[in-house]
Amino acid sequence: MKTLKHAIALVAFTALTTSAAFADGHSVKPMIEAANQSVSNGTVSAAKVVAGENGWLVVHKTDDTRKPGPVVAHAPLQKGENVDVAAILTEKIKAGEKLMLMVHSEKGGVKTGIFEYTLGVKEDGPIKIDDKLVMTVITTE
Ligand SMILES: [Cu+2]
Repeated sequence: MKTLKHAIALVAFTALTTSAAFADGHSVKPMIEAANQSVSNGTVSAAKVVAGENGWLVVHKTDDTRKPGPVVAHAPLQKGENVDVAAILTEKIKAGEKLMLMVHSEKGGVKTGIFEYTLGVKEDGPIKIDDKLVMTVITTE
């Protein structure tokens, strides 16, 4: 019985320290969470985006190759957690197409707060964590 109580206390302690580390802002790991969705309203949205700095949610066209194509939407991100981020599409996207939602930086450009990226340029380019893009691919419905 004593052992069981100890085990429970240990689990509770682990849960506590994990959430504390997440909340203190030092271990903010950029990520993006978005579901397959209809874009017939002219917007694409991400349920949650975590950014290490102020930047941009960028929506690329893509396909089964999962290579980022032309940009069709962007929206500002604040450093930290962003919930329900919506970006207005600059062109009509049909159902069944694939879109890549990616976290981009605000660095490298000459203007702050103005989105300067187009495919291939360095301004406001994508961030990389462990040499990987922070992105997710969705299919429109
Ligand atoms: Cu990108």
